[in-house]
Amino acid sequence: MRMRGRTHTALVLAAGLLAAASPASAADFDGDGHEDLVVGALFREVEGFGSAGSATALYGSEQPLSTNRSQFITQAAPGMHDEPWYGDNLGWATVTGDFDGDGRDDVAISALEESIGRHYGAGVVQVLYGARDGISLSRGRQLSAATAGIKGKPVQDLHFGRALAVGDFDGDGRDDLAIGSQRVTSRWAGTVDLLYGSPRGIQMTGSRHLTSAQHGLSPGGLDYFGWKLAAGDFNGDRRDDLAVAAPFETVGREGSAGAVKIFYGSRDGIQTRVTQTITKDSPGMGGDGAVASEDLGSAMTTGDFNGDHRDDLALYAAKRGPGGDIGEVHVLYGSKRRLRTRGSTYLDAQDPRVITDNDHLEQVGFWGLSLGAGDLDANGRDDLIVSSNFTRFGNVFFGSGRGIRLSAQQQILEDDLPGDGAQVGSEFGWAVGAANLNGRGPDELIITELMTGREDEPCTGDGGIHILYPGNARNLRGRGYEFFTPNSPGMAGAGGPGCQAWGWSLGS
Ligand SMILES: [Ca+2]
Ligand SMILES: [Ca+2]
Ligand SMILES: [Ca+2]
Ligand SMILES: [Ca+2]
Repeated sequence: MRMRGRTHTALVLAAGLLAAASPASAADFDGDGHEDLVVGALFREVEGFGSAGSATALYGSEQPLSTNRSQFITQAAPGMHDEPWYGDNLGWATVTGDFDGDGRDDVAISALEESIGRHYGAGVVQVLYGARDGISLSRGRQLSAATAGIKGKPVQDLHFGRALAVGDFDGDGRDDLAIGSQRVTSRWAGTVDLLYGSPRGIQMTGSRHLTSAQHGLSPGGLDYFGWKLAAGDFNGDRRDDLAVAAPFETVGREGSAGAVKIFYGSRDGIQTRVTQTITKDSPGMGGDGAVASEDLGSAMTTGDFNGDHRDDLALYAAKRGPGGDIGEVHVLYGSKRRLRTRGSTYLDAQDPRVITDNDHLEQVGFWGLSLGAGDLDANGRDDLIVSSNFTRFGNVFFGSGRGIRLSAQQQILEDDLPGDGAQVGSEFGWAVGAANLNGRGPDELIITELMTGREDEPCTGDGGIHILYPGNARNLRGRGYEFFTPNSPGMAGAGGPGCQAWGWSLGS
């Protein structure tokens, strides 16, 4: 996991524990020391092709974030080696990392429904590299199951790139890319391809192919191994480790209870000899044990919540209630050997200490299906951002020496944020994250929504991003607030038709 924020990095440096491999910033495409953002717009029309999808890069500076230098990224860019088409859905998943180790972060963006030949929905991942002026739209590579060196073949609805994660799994100072795919029509139900960074960028040498059949709990079952991925250095050995969710895994007799498999990094990259399986039956996990249809791991994030220089893992489970999915989050802490399930923190959306506002308790659903991490109070410990893509609020839990605690949290209510002033059914909190956009102090909190628009025009939803600049005393808006839509003045690509889902994915 790349350290977030300069303050955090400085603290870690002072402790002499900075992983040699960790770049100093989370997503700095031009290498100027200010973090940048990339926002995916899944349904953006491009050159007349509906839902071709796009992404927008926004560049941090000493000033508040602006649309200056913003970039509109579509498959029409020469570095994509492709062209926009109906329903390609570029922007499904967006991750950032320094794959070629030149000190500028690079970006990987999946186009989930891209066809390869007659294989509809085979999916591709577009990799573009950072340069002095920002993301280079002329230098890039397209990856798919048809790429030489990647095992398997393109098939219909493979959805190569359904999940993406970045980590330095071999600790060579260059970030590596993990790509999840699905395939439900064969014996395996999901795969993960691991591709390593090199001075020339993502390479095929040494690539690995993990399958549910080899590494799942119940081989042959429809477990959707690789549905979600998250990377972090859970054991603090300076090599990132990989969490692979199989949310539809059967645990005991409980169908779709969900499991998460942890693979540890090594000098040779991700190793598969010693792995770890986490389910709700693991010792120390909160809640009621493995329960059918709870889909553990259908959202995950990593951060160092207790500041011990080992990354920790937050996991969502659906927690079914009479009215549907309610949501819960488990936080597991890293240790010298591996992630610990004992001593984990349990956050239950129905706990009145979690959702303290009764008006919002009624709306709770899918709480935790959006997760993010960043150091929002600059105390050297990451904070956990929990949202739903269903309700109109989220929570920030502040990290401490004892990890995440129920007593140190704040709710974020959409109604309290200025936004565009006319929000309806907005899918507030669809994606959440943090980045040190102005290069100082705490990280900024970033919250996307999909459906900014007017009530009488339900499908004017352009999407938008809220940026909160935390101040002292954990005042999340203490140093300011901004709101952008794809049509904000000066935004590259402004003027497209509505229903873009700008904010579907967030790379920071
Ligand atoms: Ca780079
Ligand atoms: Ca590497
Ligand atoms: Ca490790
Ligand atoms: Ca930790």
